[in-house]
Amino acid sequence: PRIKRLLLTGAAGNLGRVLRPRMKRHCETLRLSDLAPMDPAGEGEEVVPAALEDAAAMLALLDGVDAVLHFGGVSIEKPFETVLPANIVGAYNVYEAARRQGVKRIVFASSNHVTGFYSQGETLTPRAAPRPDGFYGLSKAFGEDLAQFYFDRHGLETVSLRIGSCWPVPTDRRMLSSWLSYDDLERLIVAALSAPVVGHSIVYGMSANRSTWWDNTPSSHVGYRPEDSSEPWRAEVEAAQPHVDPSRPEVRCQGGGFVVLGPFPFA
Ligand code: NAI
Ligand code: 15L
Repeated sequence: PRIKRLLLTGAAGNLGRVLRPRMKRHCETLRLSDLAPMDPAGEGEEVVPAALEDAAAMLALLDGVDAVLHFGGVSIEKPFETVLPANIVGAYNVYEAARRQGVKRIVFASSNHVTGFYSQGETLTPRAAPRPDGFYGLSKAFGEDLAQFYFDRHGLETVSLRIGSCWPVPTDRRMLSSWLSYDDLERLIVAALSAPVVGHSIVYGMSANRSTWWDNTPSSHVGYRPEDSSEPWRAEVEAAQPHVDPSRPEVRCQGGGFVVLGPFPFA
């Protein structure tokens, strides 16, 4: 059965704009929210501007919602003062509002940066302990813990997607392993929304790439089956980036360039 009302936060962002036309096929009404300007509501859409750190706005936003795609927030490494309201207070507000409004399931856009300090030679399952590579990765680790707590305490289910690099095409060597195509992102979200029982499950968001650092076997019950691969871009990417220095942390670690960003000066 199609979801009646599906909420997408971060609707004005890169992935939000990719998902807007795609998710309309999977629900009766798509409610779209962001701080940034969004296109006006089309048929079957509701556009509700709101800040994640505004608890009252979140309570109203979640009214009448059946499931949530929580994609809003700071999406790159930033000073803690910037990450805190959007990603930590914001995630809490979304979960608490979801609990109070009786929402059944959330798909949380987590990130590979939760485990960014593992080396590229290691293969991780979703059970790997977090090794966040910055304040951004820490905020996503908090979001995953929040999801686990709201399931254990309140039965609110979540699939946390540790998304790799969801871009139109892979553009560097790291992305040959971390790339997630837009079509596979849609497949992953549809699986996360429709699997009968998920509790709190974590899935690495990657396509069926030849080289990979992640093994989703413990979350196979989610039923995600990627169909795309970074392989058709390998020759082009390797030719454009012939030499990489493996002694550099940004080459050695799964989080790539994020592991050396900051520290930031205090404002
Ligand atoms: P984005 O930065 O383009 O979009 C995020 C959206 O959230 C923006 O439109 C922004 O206005 C909104 N936002 C930020 N702070 C807000 C606040 N306080 N209140 C309300 N809205 C706020 O990021 P993108 O690439 O679309 O990513 C979407 C989600 O997926 C993010 O949570 C990101 O962390 C996650 N993700 C994305 C990956 C990728 O490869 N694109 C990889 C891993 C995770
Ligand atoms: C992320 O979490 C970011 O949101 C995105 O901009 C990409 O840089 C991605 O990770 C990545 O690791 O490639």
